[in-house]
Amino acid sequence: MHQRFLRHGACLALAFFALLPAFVRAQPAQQLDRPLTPEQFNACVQGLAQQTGLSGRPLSRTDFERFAAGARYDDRVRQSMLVTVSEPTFWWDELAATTDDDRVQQGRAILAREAQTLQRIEAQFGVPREIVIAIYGIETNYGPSQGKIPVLDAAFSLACLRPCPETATAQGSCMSRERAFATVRVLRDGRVRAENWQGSWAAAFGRTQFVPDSFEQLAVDFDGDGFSDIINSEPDAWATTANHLKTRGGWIQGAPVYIEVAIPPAQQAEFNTGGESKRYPERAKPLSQWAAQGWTALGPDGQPVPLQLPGDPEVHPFLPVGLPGPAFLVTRNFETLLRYNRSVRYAMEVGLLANKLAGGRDFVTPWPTDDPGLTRAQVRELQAWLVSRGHTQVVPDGVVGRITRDAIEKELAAKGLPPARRAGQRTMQALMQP
Ligand SMILES: [Ca+2]
Repeated sequence: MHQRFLRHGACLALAFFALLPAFVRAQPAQQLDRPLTPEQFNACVQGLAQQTGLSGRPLSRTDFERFAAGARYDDRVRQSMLVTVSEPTFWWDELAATTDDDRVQQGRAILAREAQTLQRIEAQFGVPREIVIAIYGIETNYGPSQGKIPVLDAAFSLACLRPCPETATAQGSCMSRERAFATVRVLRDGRVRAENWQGSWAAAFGRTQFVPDSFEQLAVDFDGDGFSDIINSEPDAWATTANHLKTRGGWIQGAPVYIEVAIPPAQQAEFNTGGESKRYPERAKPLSQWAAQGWTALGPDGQPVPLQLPGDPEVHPFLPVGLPGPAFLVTRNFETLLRYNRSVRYAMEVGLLANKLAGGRDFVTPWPTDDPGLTRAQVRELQAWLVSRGHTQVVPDGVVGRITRDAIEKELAAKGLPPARRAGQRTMQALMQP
């Protein structure tokens, strides 16, 4: 499974909420309330050394110990896990930043510049180039934000912060342990250069952020130099991503990720989620059957458009924030994106950005907020203003993290405005008014 990391230039906050592996989410935050001591970490690594027989692929204890000797505990892993479970975030903030005009323009430039390579990848794997480039843009901001934590340290810290249950006795059965083992195997096999191998807190690395276990299984050498290098080679990273979507998810050619729909008024009560994000995979049925029930797609100006697609694929409803708010029928390609990264918000971001890269537009139905989200350029402007107000710890990087949220909260209080830890278009204006 692929996981997202935290140091993306553009979508730090998004990663916090959306992309947690289930084993992070399932644990109460208080278990992470202090760093591991060196003694705890060493004991954990020794424990792992005794379990190499549980590695999903062959790994000797000798090889494990040779590389484990270089692993250090990195407390940024724990801190990222903590943030992940604590701070609520909003769809309209994250999609506004993730699919802003800058990212669309940059993605289109790559699509134009690399048309031939992307055409070959599309032909071989059957995944649209816009989807691959959207993932590239969201994961690492088209390359530069690949993460700054040594992958070996991240994998071992994760394994020790989230030890496996004693019942996980099958080979490869526990994700955090298997990630540490896979990291060692990748080093042992010389599949990455050991020096300066860096990635996310979850040990995802490269231009499209693969964890070592997925990399081992799915890496592609597409530029033909005999080495799958998802860190330095765009063709290798893109083909590896397309291979994941094809092999793990079974990408359906020609089907969109989502269709924005109007739900017939008489059926709306059924989809009142009370503001929660909810999807209904158990109600999947052919598109034509939803059409027969009166569901329609929404055209660019909100007008009803008949629901129909070649092949009449099975789809199911997805309501990111309930009603009122945008409503969708999603295809199996949406679920394929969830295998890449199990966050529904991630899947929608990729779908929307890909759609915009292909010349499409934003959702027609407005989000239920009077304070829509900011682009990254606007976030940087707000952050620069916060710095000028004395919040010198704020870094104007376009990423809304804890420090920026703290500063927003304080400035809102100072101006007597309603308390919040975010700012949209309206709040930004109110704050920055002289
Ligand atoms: Ca290569």
